[in-house]
Amino acid sequence: MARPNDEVAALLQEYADLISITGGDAFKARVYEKAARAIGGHHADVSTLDVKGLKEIPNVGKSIAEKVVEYFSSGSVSAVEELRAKIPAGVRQLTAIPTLGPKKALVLYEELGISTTDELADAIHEERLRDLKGFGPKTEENILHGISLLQSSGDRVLIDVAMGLAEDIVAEMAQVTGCERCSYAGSLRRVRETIGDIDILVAARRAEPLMRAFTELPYVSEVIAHGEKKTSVRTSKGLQVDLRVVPPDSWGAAMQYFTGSKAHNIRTRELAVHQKLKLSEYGLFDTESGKKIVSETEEDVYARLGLPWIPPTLREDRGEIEAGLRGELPDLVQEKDIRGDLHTHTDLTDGLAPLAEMVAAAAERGYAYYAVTDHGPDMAMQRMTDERILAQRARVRELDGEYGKRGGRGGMRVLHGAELNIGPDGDVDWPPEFLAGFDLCVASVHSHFSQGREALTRRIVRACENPHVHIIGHPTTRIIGKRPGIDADLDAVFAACARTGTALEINSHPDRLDLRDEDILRARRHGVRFAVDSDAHAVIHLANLRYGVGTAQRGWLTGDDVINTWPLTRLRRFLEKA
Ligand code: DGT
Ligand code: CA
Ligand code: CA
Ligand code: ZN
Repeated sequence: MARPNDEVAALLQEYADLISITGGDAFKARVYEKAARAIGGHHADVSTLDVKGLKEIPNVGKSIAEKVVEYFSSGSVSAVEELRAKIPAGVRQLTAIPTLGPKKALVLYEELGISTTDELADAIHEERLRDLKGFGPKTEENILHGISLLQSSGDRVLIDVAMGLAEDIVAEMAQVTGCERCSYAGSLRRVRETIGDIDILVAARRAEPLMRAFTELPYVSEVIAHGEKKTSVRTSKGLQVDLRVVPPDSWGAAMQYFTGSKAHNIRTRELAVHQKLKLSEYGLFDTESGKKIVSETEEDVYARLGLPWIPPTLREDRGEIEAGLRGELPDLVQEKDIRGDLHTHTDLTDGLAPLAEMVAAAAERGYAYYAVTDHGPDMAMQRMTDERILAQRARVRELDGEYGKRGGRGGMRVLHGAELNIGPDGDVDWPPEFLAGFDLCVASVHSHFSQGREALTRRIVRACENPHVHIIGHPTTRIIGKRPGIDADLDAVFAACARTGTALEINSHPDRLDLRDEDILRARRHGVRFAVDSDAHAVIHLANLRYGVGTAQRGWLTGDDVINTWPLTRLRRFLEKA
């Protein structure tokens, strides 16, 4: 279930887009965009707030607050509806292509009468865009790429969307009489970056009451299939959820089977066959006698196959069976191992919460250290200056004094850092003397994504060679389903990180998850260290760390590979880059 905040954020963002398409005031569009982000990141449920409460959210003024109230009381906003009516449906269809902005979409519609993705692809292949002003071969290439991104992302959703809904359903089902156990399985349990459908498993003696309760959940819009063993529904947001009810003594076998992946299950079934056993969702059986051998827990099932319990994040047939048979599975990093977050923002730049709130929330999470890393001056929109960052440093030192003194548990050191911008040549925002004043620096690419492979590679390698750069932030800059990763020679980047003692970030934001699992596996072979960070721009984002940790696990990382599981003294030695 999408949070009401996300719904409103999407609506305001659409409004901003509609304003630009209809040639409205660019400043007004920006105002709505900012409000969309503020509401999306706000900690409190905006559907419970009145105009006064809404206006306390940064970047939300009276007229925006009133639109939000209107939305929750009537289900729509008249100003948005009016603009929607002005836009031909075809243009709106085209703007679903992530690499095509509203202005160009309108030109295509008005000049060439194009109103669907297919028509646009045809027009590009027939070179009909060549005569339009502002549409060069590079634009064509971008659009085609956007179309393929749109088609490949299909109906999959980001992990946080699926996780929120799944946790809600699990909590609901656990309340139903007769439910002995309940959990989600499938790709969600394996923490894949996108989720096709949600798989929920319940152990109960009688399936009927659970199936019925499931179909009666408020956000179910359609029952796709309703059977004895499995019920599938679609939610009002279009996501499919499968519920399977299994007998309590089959729980372990069913969890193993429905967690997958298919590739992993093929391997476990092969192992069973070689031992004259048969593995199904009901248990592990003797092939000849048909007698059930084990089924109650996943541990039992794996043990009988000669394997230790394999963490779900490894179950992709990427070597986990072989490693398990040899007794060499990695001791995977866990969320509880993380001692601090090393990439976070405040409202000094594009974050939403003030420094003191972010720090208090970090302490609440039990961190031993926490780095504040706002953007440097090279991102002009953030209006950073030396004075502003130094004033922040003074505040950070005060907070460090306050929080650091709370000895033992609850004691947290606050570090002052920055997120530097890796410029087109690999330069960063400040000269070495100034950078030396930070406790740590993250450096990331934020623009000039299509410089060409060699230039991009050289650029990031240069940043690694900077003794004041400790972590490369969101290394490929991809946005899942929206923007591909940059075309750099990642092996050269990984080698440079290993050589210079620069960590690679695993950015935990659900639409980034950058590095991704496969790249982590490769980087690890180069001997690189990693930092699993939230890149929080709001208090609620701090909790995204779980997705970064899941991604790190999918990349087979142990605590030792991840610098922010280390005690502060060891982390500080790493930051010396000696
Ligand atoms: P998704 O939903 O596309 O994100 O990915 P999964 O892995 O959740 O796939 P899904 O929902 O089709 O099935 C959940 C698990 O159930 C899957 O990982 C393995 C198991 N499973 C489902 N259908 C089959 C099947 O026909 N054969 C085998 N071996 N396993 C299956
Ligand atoms: Ca699934
Ligand atoms: Ca499924
Ligand atoms: Zn950042």
